[in-house]
Amino acid sequence: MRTQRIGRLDIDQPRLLAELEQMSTFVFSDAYSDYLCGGPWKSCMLWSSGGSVGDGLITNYDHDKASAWTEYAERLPYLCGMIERSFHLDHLNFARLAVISNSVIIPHRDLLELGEIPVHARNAHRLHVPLVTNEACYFAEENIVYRMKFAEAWFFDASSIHSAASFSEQSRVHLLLDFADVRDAGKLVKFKPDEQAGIPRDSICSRPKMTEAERASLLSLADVIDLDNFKDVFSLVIKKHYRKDGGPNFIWDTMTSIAEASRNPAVSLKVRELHEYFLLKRSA
Ligand code: YCP
Ligand code: CO
Repeated sequence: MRTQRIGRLDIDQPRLLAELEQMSTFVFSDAYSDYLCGGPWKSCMLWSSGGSVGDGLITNYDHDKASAWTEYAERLPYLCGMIERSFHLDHLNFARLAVISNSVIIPHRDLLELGEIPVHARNAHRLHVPLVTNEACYFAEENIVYRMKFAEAWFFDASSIHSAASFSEQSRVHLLLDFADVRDAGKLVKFKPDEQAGIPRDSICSRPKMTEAERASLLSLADVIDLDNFKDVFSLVIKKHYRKDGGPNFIWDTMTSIAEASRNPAVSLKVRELHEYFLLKRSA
């Protein structure tokens, strides 16, 4: 399913916020934090195989078990009631809370490591619903930067190259739903989805084109980069992508160019390894 906004859930925001205070007592997983430069990716299972909270790594759940609510879901009755009213749970594999602040995500594809999971249990359709967000939170897909607003429901194409950013201290909390493959993804939701092809224009953030001088300044990071500051440089390049339009494949191409110009083989190797891991091939 292409990334698209399919509607807006009717959420009582003060009531939801009051309930989400419960989160301060939850134990969140740091799984997938290696995808980020900056603060970690914190997640917490609300619905999973066998209802187990587990360690947050999708490949580590027992996929033979039917999915069920976890102990955390019981403490969020308003949110979970809303999930039940809005979505068909028959094909729902996982529901998670995903929290980030002050961080950027390395552009990647998801689902690459799920090949061993049986088809009925393999995630194929993802939905995002922002529960707490602000203007400093963004997503990127290919060369489009966009925002998801509070309570909007989005189909999210996790197989395309995507990234996210939070330039804020406030915790951005999203609900993530992962469904198994079904012929008609429209049937996963109980409301009538908006007819949209792709990311709507009013969600897209327009960015000025990157100038040649700005590009040259970024490439001069070749004089600075080493294995100690690798993630700092990566973070800088990713952050720039959210502010300036550097063209298609800007982040990975810029990292490759910086690495080549650094004449440091260890840095070049690292970029190649990460490129393969995040975009091409990943074993569980
Ligand atoms: C995402 N993908 O795109 C997640 C972040 C790793 C997997 C963590 O939001
Ligand atoms: Co992802």
